[in-house]
Amino acid sequence: MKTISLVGSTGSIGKQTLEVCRKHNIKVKALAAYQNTALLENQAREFLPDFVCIYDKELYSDMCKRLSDTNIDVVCGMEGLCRAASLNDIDLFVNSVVGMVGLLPTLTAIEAGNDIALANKETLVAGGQIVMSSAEKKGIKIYPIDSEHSAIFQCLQGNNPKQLNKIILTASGGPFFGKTKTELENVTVEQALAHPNWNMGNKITIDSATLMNKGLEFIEAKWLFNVEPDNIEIVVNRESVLHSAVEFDDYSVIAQMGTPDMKIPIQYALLYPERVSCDVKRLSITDYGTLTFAKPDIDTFDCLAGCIKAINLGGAYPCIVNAVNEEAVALFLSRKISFLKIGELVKKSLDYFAPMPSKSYEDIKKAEILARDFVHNEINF
Ligand code: MN3
Repeated sequence: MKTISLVGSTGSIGKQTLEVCRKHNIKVKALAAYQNTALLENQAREFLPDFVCIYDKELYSDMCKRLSDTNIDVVCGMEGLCRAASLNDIDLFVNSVVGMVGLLPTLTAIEAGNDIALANKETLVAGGQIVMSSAEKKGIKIYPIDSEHSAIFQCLQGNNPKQLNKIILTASGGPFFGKTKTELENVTVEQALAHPNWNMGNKITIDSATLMNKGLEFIEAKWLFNVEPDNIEIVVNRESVLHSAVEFDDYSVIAQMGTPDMKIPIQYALLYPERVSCDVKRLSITDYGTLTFAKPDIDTFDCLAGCIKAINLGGAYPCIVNAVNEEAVALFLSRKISFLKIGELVKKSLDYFAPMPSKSYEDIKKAEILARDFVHNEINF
């Protein structure tokens, strides 16, 4: 029987991870959530972990009360996330928190010698260099849970990674595919939250609408698969059926397909290398008839252009654009800035900041704080 610990358990990926655990009898030793105490309580009563972590310290006493009739310990804050990451009797640490808050738990899991199933893309965007080098040193495996990166990982199975010539990273194009900047001026929060193919949390849904998500995945792919940015091509597949592809040195292209459902990549990461029945709709290619492919519009979608520029500039720039975006998305969701302002801020931050290093966690933390301050100064709070 496999044993995991899971942080971000009440989010979209977290809930689906627990569906996979339920189906395949995977033991869960720790659960962590940001603020959803009610759902965390239900999950704890069903999966009976050793402890739960409620990240928001204000909710700690509420969480303790909820579980006071059980033997389940309650912890809180970053310390709690890192405790879940460093458990010594788990097979896999599943990191599905949203945002840069996921970086320290990832590094902690690596230090503790735990393999990682990674749904927290900001971990690699902000800390790609230190995460990959410390994982290599410790011999830690990182299984991607993002659908595109899982696809790439699956396409590489049985092949020599040194003969990987190019990655074809697919994108759905989001709800605003084909739109001009003028048409995007008055986009509302509700419009941006209506994604055509994928059902996801708020932050990633906005990132999909701005194409920031694809930019973050571009950076994530560079680190996970050790390819140069020039060898990653972004292709829009409107149907979200072809989840990414790889080209080898002989120009053979291998792709992975399936219905757009995160349970496939989650289950593959949790049960790797097993391929067993998964509770998803099966793909019928003839139901689609045609699959369409197009180039992304990097002139309209500033966030995507910003991420590509950031990874080419290197250093702390990817961390900066990520932190700027996190702040900007929060401001957009609370209706304080416009949709297009998110991309403007991301782009502007690249010109504003001089190069900074990203060789240690402290370097990254420093760049992150400066980037968040930059947004608030720009918006004049
Ligand atoms: Mn994805």
